[in-house]
Amino acid sequence: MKKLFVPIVLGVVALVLAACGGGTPEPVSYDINMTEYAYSPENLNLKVGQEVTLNLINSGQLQHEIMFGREVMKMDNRPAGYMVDMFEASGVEPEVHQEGEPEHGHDEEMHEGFMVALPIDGTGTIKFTVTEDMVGEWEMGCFEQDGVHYDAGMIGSVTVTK
Ligand SMILES: [Cu+2]
Repeated sequence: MKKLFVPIVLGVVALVLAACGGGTPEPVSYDINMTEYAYSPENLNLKVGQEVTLNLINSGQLQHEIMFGREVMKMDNRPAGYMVDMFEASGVEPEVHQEGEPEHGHDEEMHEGFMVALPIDGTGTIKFTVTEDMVGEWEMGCFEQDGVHYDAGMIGSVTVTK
């Protein structure tokens, strides 16, 4: 009887710890492929406290970008970014590294908020830690060519949970 007792207690302790989910969630990393006109994967699920690394690869035939936010902003009736930028709204400044300069920039007015633009074959990395302020549903989108990419469906979703 005594011999059985220790493993059972340890088992219960392990279960309780697992149920409480104490501590920080495991870091997560996604490889996001950008093409015409999509992100793959197109849905990201993130948790508060998680350290996130997004490895971007533009394997398409056009320059692509990525922005994170909600409520699409229009300029001259064209989609031109987000009214609410996910990073600005949560006061988080992601760390960005990229290989390859975008061929053309953008009118700053049209693209307020955080953005990474990659030329053909360009790669980039975005790193940040998810905060409580990010909890909710966000969109990621590309507004290249006066919003043509956005209209063509270059949109993804970011779901942040506690
Ligand atoms: Cu695009």
